[in-house]
Amino acid sequence: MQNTFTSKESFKNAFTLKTSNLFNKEVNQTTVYERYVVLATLLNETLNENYNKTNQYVKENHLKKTIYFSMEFLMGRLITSNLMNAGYASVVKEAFDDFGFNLNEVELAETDAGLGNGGLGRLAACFLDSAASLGLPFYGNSIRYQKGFFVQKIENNKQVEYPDPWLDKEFIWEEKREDESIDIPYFGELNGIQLVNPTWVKAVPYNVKVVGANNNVVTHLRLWSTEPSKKQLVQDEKYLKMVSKISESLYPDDSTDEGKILRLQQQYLFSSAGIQDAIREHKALGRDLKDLPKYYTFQINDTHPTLIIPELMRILIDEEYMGYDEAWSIVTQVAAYTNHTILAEALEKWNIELFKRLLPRIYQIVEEMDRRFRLFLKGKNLSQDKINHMALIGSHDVRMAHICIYGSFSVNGVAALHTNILKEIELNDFYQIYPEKFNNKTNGVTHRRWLMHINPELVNILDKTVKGNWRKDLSAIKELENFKDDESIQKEIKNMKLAKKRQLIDVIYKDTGVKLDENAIFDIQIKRLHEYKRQSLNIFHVIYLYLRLKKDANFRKTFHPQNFIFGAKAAPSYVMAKYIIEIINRTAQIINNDPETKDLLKVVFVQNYNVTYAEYLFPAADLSEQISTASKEASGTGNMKFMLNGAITIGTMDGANVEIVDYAGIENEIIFGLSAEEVTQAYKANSYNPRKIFDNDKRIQDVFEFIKSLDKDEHYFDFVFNNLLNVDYFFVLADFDAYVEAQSRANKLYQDEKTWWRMSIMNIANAGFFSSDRTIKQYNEEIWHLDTIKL
Ligand code: 26Q
Repeated sequence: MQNTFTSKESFKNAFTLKTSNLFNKEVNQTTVYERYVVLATLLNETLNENYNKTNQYVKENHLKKTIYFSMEFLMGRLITSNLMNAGYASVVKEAFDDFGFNLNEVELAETDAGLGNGGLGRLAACFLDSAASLGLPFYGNSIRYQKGFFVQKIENNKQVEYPDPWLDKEFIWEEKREDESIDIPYFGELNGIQLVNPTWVKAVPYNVKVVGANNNVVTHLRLWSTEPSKKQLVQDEKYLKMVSKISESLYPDDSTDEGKILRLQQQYLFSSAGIQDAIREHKALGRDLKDLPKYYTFQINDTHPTLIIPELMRILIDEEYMGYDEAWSIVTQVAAYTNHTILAEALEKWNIELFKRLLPRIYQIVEEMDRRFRLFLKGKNLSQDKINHMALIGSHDVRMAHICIYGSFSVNGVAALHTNILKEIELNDFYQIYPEKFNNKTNGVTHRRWLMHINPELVNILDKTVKGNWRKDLSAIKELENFKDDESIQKEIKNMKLAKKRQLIDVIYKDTGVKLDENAIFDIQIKRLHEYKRQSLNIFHVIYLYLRLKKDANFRKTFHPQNFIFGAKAAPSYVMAKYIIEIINRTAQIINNDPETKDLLKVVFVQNYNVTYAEYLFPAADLSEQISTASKEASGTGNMKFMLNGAITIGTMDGANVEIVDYAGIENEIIFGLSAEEVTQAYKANSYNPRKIFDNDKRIQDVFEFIKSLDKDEHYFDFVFNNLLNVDYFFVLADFDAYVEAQSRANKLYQDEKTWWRMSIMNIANAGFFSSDRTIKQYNEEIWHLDTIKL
């Protein structure tokens, strides 16, 4: 078959023609961005054929689909992974070499699609890649936010947020499907069960192609945008503004009722549109609604899409005239829920009045679900207290997680420890009633992006050492273990790190003006800023180190230079998180400019940490900071990306760190701190006294004095001190001593090269389990049961 990308020559011809058509220019007159547009357009057009074939195959064979409902899809740039997965990377590279163009530079011209803010959103993106690569009919469903997650700048040591108008430049991978729009009702009044006078908003879908690796499969992510609906007769300014707000931005400020309504509108938008879309397709293919569970699983990614449960009930009862019991039986066979959160205060709740006002009929259905659930619990002889505690509706709030557990056939955690905590502690009441629903699916990351794309240097080493097809099945990477003591391979790994450090040094220099030392240990903590993730502990240790290096000449002699790199966005209204960012940046200013220590210690806070930045950071790391308060990090996925690129984890026994230790061996990680059990115990016994630790530790006192001295007002950071001294809910002071010891171990280990690079190799070799291909296979075998697309 002849297509654009079959040979270098055909590609060059097509490229020349497309350049002329789009820009009326000669190839060598184009800007880098125009080259990007031409390349992406050609690729997108070429993918159409396989996209249509995939759709046709799924349709003709009536394959079951999984629809992955997620508020976030943190896709990053798509050009490189699409080229790579389609198998066209080398043809394009050769052609670009002929043109004298830099392919890498052209790839960088794409804007980073930041439709998410953290782990949950990036996991969704990894799942799309893995599922398509395994040939599974798996489709994403979310919102086409006009603005991505905010762009962060550091100004005057503080985080400042700017909008991310990512759609201002054309997004080449999407295709609008106007004809498949769906009208969504909000507000209105009830007449019995009938909703009258609702405000209608049109949900318009855009499909973003998702390319499987070397299997000709092309699926999609469906993103819903909002437009005025024809059903809405009065379209005043207020209405038009409301319509555009719904798909404007991710996690709008919800400190006001208006903001809260907007968030719930968003949740209903993609939940309702996604469900109606599936039902429309199901019926168009001539299938019986009773058979919905044979053809679909709706995976609920955290509680944001909970409304698919009552929404499906509404459609089955009101529009398809089913009885409640029959409808409920269908719902509880199609819905499956993934929990990503342990923090009880993060479990989503909605005020009853607000919920009722925006979604009257849906609320009525939830009330009926609640009534029946309470009866059911009563039948299990539970106390009224317990029933109230577990109910779907509390005295003020609708509890989204409870609806999910009640309405789903599967409830999964995202790492072994996390699932155990859900079963034994957080959701134990539900586990007692529904033990069969609970299961674990340890997260993973796509090795196509997080190894093959970002670390060609390591790929070269693997191709020399590993005979198995690790690209297809990452578990084959285990063979690298045979080389753990091979000095020449150790040296190659060390050189790979050096190359990646040099690339990162350039990026960071351009970004922050700080020049890092390539011989230093690269110690990196990159993740959302949250108290439980304890960036505070990290910076406190850095300050301790700095003070010690300044006064202890012997220590200076034994210390290997270390670069501490932070990347993190704080939620705009999260006061404590913003103080911590400021402490890190102010500390960096002082340390980086102190002639006494500047060859030993550097601190940088990179601006606007996102997927693109991550692609430089992960491969350059020696030390992966995973220092959350044990029991709080559901899984972590950054820890896996670091491991796969040869970094050693300095971390607590939390989330997937526990499994990283299981696979790589505890001797190959640097583990410290309180265990999850100890933390849980301390909460129960109310036995923790941070002030006592402070009073007995001169090091912590000195660190606090240093922070006080950062501002001329010594009370400037009192908010932070008061919290840590009186509450310290996340045990920062409790783990300080153990962390200092762990850091000292790390610094010494790094100087023992044979041991260090052996540890590094052991991490890479044992990262096979953490491919999201493995995760998706487990979801499929145990929850979805999808057949593969064979093209
Ligand atoms: C809650 C209430 C109201 C509004 C928003 C939210 C909200 C928003 C985002 C709650 C949670 C999130 C995001 C959570 C998240 O990213 N969790 C991470 O998921 C990863 C993938 O499973 C895990 O690896 C991380 O451990 C977990 O923190």
